[in-house]
Amino acid sequence: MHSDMLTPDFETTQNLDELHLKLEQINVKNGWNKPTPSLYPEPRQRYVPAHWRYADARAALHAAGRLVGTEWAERRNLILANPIEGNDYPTVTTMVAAYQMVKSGEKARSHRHTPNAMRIIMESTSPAYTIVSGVNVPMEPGDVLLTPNWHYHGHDNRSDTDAYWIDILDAPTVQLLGPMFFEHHPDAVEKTEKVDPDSSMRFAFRDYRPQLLAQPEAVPGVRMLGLGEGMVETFDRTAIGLAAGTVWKQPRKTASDIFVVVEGEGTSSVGGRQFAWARGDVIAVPSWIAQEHRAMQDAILIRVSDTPLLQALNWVREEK
Ligand code: GTQ
Ligand code: FE2
Repeated sequence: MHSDMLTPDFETTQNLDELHLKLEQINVKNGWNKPTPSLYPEPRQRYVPAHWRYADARAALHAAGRLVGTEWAERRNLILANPIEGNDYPTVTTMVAAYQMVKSGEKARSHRHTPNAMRIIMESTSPAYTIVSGVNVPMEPGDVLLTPNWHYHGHDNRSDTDAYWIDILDAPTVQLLGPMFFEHHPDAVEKTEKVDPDSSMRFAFRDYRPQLLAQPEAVPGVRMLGLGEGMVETFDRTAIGLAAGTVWKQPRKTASDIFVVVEGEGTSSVGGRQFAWARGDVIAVPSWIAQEHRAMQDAILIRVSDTPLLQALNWVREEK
């Protein structure tokens, strides 16, 4: 602790070692001899490319279904923490992905939080809903659902099969910047007024799939369709159609991506790591790591990227 009593006498300092010791007493670090540079010529990435298989996550969640109840667990989810030393949360710097399961006949109580969230549905039969602001929004396989900042949301699986999906949230960004708020709905599970299959929070697979396939090719074998552009400030969602045999290469860029496979099979090379993927798998592409995706069959990927956040700050760049 610095106090006036201990104020060092800088005038009498004879050498650098002595000066550095005195700097500690006034709670400053020298900027000329830092062990790690604060500014560097290009991004330094600590997160690594990673791949999670739906087959593994599904088996784990099925077991959790016997052992973890939504009565006490807010959500029955598996966090896809980037596999680096000491990390237990972010998938990439700004976002976290998780697999979640709600059993047949089960509900997950309503809450709201400042992190923006989305889900990509893998398995679900009717009637199963995410309740968004008091409206039942149907969940069908391949659907993309949004629950933006501070919207109440809960889950209600009234069907006779268990529902599985993938959540993506910008919670790591909220943790970094500080504005985290979370609260439960006063009614535990929010009362609902109606079912709205055409909710603006829903991008139904049965709608976006034909729209995607009707797009002109952006580059040979690659089609792209934005889902709900501008609806979330921090991350965007792009459906990417890859025709069988296509190799789609992307340079290093400042945005980070999380890919979810909604159709088909293929392989990806991310920063030299090879991943063989199938429906329901998740691939993390941290920023400033090159990526290449090969479709073995016609495939559809949902890419969730923090580009809008970087765009707002004028930090979007990619390697030429
Ligand atoms: O379903 O509301 O995976 O709030 C993490 C936090 C899911 C959700 C997650 C959440 C939710
Ligand atoms: Fe939530």
